[in-house]
Amino acid sequence: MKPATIVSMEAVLVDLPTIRAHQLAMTTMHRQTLVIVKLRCSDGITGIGEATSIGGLAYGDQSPESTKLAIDAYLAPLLIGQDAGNVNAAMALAGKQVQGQSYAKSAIETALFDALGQRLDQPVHALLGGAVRTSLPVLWTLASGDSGRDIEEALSLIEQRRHRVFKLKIGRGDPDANVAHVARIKQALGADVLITVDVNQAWDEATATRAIAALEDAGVGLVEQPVPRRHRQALRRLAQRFDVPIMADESLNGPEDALELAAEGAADVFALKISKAGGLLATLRTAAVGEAAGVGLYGGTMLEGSVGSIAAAHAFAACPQLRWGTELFGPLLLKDDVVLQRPVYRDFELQVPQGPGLGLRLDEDKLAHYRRDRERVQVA
Ligand code: MUC
Ligand code: MG
Repeated sequence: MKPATIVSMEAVLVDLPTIRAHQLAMTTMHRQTLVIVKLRCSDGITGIGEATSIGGLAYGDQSPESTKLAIDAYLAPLLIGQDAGNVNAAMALAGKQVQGQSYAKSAIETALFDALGQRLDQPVHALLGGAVRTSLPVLWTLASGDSGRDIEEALSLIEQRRHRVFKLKIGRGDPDANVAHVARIKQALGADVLITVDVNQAWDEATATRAIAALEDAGVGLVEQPVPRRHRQALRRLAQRFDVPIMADESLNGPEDALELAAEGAADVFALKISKAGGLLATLRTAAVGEAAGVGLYGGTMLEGSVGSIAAAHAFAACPQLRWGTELFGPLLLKDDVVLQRPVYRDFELQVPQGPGLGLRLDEDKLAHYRRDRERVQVA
C-alpha cells in the first residue's frame, strides 16, 4: 500500500425532512440533521463519514452543530498531515488531544475506514476482521404518536416483508396511557410479533416499577432505558426485578460503561451505537465486553442517514454476537438521501454492502441541494 496522508477534512451540515413526525419522550422530530464528513487523502481518495444526533441536544450532549465545530476547529487541524492509512494511530491521537466528541470521532474514523477500503479494494467489514453475517435484521420504530396509525404502519411493513419487530417510543405523558397504547398495538399485531419499548430515560424508578410490570403483562419483549442514564442502581434493580430484559442505551457509551454495567448486572442487553462509542473499533470493543459478560447485544441507531447506518452495519456485521438484531432503519425514515446507492432492505434485513470501503458514494447534487449553507456556497 502506497503511503497517503490526510490533506483536508470538511464537515457539512445537511438537513433532510422525515417521512412523518417521529415522536420520542423528549422531542418530536420533523427533520434530521446529518454531519457529512469528507476526508481527502494525498493519493486522491476521498473517504466519507457521518454523525447525527436526535432532536439536536434532546438525546445527549452533542449536537450536529457542536460536532461540526469540534471537527473544524480541533480534529481537522490535528489530523491533517497524519498517515491516512493508520486508523488506530489517527484515533489514538484524536483520543489524546480531544476529550469526548464521540460523534465527531465516529464520523472521522468511518471516513478513514472508507478511504482505506477503497485503497485496498476491500469492504470496511473485511478491515474489521471479516463479517460473520451478510445481512442484518432491522426493526422499525412506531412513533407517529397515534396507536391506530402505528398499527396500520406495522401491518403494512409486515406485508411488504420490510420489518417484523417493532419498537415503540414511550415515556411522554401519562405512563398508564403509554401502557394502554403499547397493549393496543401488541394485541393488534399478535403473539408472533416482538414489541419492544424505549422510554428514553423518562421515568423515575417508582414509575418504571409500576409501568414495567404492566408492560410485561401486555407481552412486551424488551424495555430500553426506562430511567435516567446516571441512575445506574435503579437500572440494576429493575433488571434484577423483572423477567423482561432491560436494555441500556443512554447509560452505555463505550467499553468502560460496558464493564461497569456488566459488573453491576445493571442491564440484560446493550444498545451499541458507533456514535456513542466514538467509532467502529470502539463499538467492537464495547461489544466484546458485553459478550464476555454474557450480555445480549443490539445494533442501535442515532437515526443516521445512509452513510452512518452503513458504517454501523459494517461494524455490526463483524460482531460475533448480535442476539437482538438491529434498528438500522434511519435511511427509511428520511424523505430523501445524499448517496447514489441507497441501502437495500429485503426480507426484513439490511444487506451489508460488499463493495470497497463503505460501498456507497455521495450524490454531490443532492448534497449541494440539502446542505444548510447552500446559499453561501452558491454565492462563493
Ligand atoms: C434511541 O433512543 O434509541 C432509535 C430508534 C428510534 O426511533 O430512536 C432512536 C433513539
Ligand atoms: Mg434508545
